Amino acid sequence: MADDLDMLRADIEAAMAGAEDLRALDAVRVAALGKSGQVTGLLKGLGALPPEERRARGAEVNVLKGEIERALENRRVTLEAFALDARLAAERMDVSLPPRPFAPTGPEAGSIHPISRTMEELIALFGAMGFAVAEGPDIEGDWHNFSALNIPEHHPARQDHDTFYLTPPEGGRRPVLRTHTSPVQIRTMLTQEPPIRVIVPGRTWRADHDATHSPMFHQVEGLVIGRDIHMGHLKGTLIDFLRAFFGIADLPVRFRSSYFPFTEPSMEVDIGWSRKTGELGQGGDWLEILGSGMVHPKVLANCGLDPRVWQGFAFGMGIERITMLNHGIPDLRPFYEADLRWLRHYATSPLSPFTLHDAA
Ligand code: 2NM
Repeated sequence: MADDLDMLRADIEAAMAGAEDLRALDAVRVAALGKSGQVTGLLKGLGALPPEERRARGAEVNVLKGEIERALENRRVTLEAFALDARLAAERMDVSLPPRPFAPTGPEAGSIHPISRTMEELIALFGAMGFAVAEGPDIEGDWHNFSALNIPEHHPARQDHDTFYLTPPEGGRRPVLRTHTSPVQIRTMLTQEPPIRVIVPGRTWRADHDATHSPMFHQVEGLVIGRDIHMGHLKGTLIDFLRAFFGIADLPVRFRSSYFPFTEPSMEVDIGWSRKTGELGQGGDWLEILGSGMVHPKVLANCGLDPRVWQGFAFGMGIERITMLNHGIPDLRPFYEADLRWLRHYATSPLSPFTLHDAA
């Protein structure tokens, strides 16, 4: 190959080797093969040569062009690998590092409210037993909140002084702030094919305000519907739940016959504790903790389920109450007061995991 082409090739190869990133390499490409590049210039100049020189020279220039194209491609691959290595090195993080410490005293620190925390625990615990979570509106109709649940027209729960009624629309029925989460179980039965296994955590409202009652509070209710669900399932589920939630493997649990309009039979559930020390699990006294029962045939029928085919159980409890018992919180009112000192004491870090004690 002609000496001038060898020199040009050496120059271009040196420029390529000196190009330390893709942008510099592209400048080398443009200088060699671009519209007014050196090699392009040689190809354009071929026409001016006498025909006998043109063929040999043309072949040589084209060989050079091919060599440069291959060399550019090799260098590009190398530089891209460099660039990736550099990025990986710069963006490396140590995933084994512990998270930044939770700082409940710092003004910037967030934490989980004990009510939310209990809801998360309930969802995890019942989730481990195969329950899904259902939700529904806070503003309900009379039918979903009362009638469908077999609560008669003149039941005290419907009285104005127990229930928040809203102004009815012109000619319409008066809306009500749901007094329990049961209307969500009604909605679930109306819209989902059994078998059903749900819990319903949420806000509820009653016109009641003193040291142990708040006009807004939280409940969790549960519903299981199937062809052959019986009271054994109710008892097993609630005993397992209570022992797991309170973290006491041998927590005494007692079922005591009771009455609710929406279940038959109905049972209140007590756990063992000491009235004197407040300690759960021993002491020989009983503390009422939740209500439960087999869903009333009329309630099933109200939701379009044939009670000769489907049956099931339901239960309900207050979230504030079980939270107070679990953490030894003595007073209901600070739950809603956004008192930072109280929150710093009872709220939990979003980073702290909870243990599922023996969830079935
Ligand atoms: C409770 C106690 C007993 C209950 C019943 C139903 C429904 F919709 F299935 F009929 N939902 N919730 C129920 C039963 C709630 O709370 C103390």
